[in-house]
Amino acid sequence: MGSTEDLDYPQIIVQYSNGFLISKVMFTACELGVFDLLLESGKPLSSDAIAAHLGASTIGMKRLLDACVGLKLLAVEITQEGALYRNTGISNVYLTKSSPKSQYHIMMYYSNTVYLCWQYLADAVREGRNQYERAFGVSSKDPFGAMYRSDEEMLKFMAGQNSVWSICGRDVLVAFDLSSFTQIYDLGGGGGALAQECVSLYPHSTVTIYDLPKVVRVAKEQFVSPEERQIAFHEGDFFNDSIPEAELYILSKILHDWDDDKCIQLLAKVYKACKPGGGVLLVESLLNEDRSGPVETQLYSMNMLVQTEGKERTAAEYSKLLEAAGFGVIQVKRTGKLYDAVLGRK
Ligand code: ASE
Repeated sequence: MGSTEDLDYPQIIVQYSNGFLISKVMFTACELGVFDLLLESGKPLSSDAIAAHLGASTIGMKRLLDACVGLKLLAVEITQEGALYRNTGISNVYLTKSSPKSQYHIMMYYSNTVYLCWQYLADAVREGRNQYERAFGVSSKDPFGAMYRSDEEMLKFMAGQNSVWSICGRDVLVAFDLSSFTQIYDLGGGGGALAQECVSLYPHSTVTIYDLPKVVRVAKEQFVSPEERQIAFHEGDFFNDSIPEAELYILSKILHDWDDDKCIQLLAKVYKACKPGGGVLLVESLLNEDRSGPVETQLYSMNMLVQTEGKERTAAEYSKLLEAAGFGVIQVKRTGKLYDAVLGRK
């Protein structure tokens, strides 16, 4: 028993203790623009050159770059002129701002917002609720009022959520053949990256992004151009305003923000609005039925505790919510990536 457990040297404890140091090194190198500079430069650069370009100290930058080498986010080569640093393949694709698969914005959200909430994780566990009051001095009664407490925070959240779809969007949208649905509403569609992926995969579909007026305003200003004719907008609050008729409703990372009562209330409203033969697509990170993993989903559920009123759920739990709202023929597809898909039919 426990043959992989080393009780003499607790490798796993050391690794977990250092986890936040790793996150912060990566976030900081992104924030300072290290990966962007090395991409633009097109050639390896010295630590002093990087520090000068980015307006950082030579002492601090050298330390940061060496740590990035240890984390395999940078490569170093020693030449006569000294150490020269360059991006690795993965940092070029995922850590630069301009890459189509950039994860820069979600990392900035993690580093500057999520990170601060996690300072109060023990309080969140003791109290069973989110920690906006402690972290930011704003009321935690209305989580999206708190998350969208300023236009700047709202934009950071929207850009962050958008970046996830560049790596997981395709998988959740091809999990089921959605080609028979032409009229689609993306409820809480935010910055619109999932809607954009959807219309490119299903060229006969139109997707209407339904979101709060201020979210729609920023989506139009920053993320979706009027030339994208297959994408439309509808301003509203899906709990308090009416939901128009459509063939398919996408609820992507919506139910995980809310408790079971709110989820059923929303799904029942969607069921009423839905055309017969239509459906609802839930895009969520699914817990195993025995709740043993995946660990990313367990951690996201902790994040829902500190940031929202919701939690991550198992496929059976989502099925129960869908059934309570009237939906039948429920199908579940795990993608093996961060987000999975559940389809219910009316
Ligand atoms: C939400 C999604 C997120 C609400 C708050 C959130 C994410 C971070 N904060 O619907 C994205 C998922 N990442 C994590 C850590 O949960």
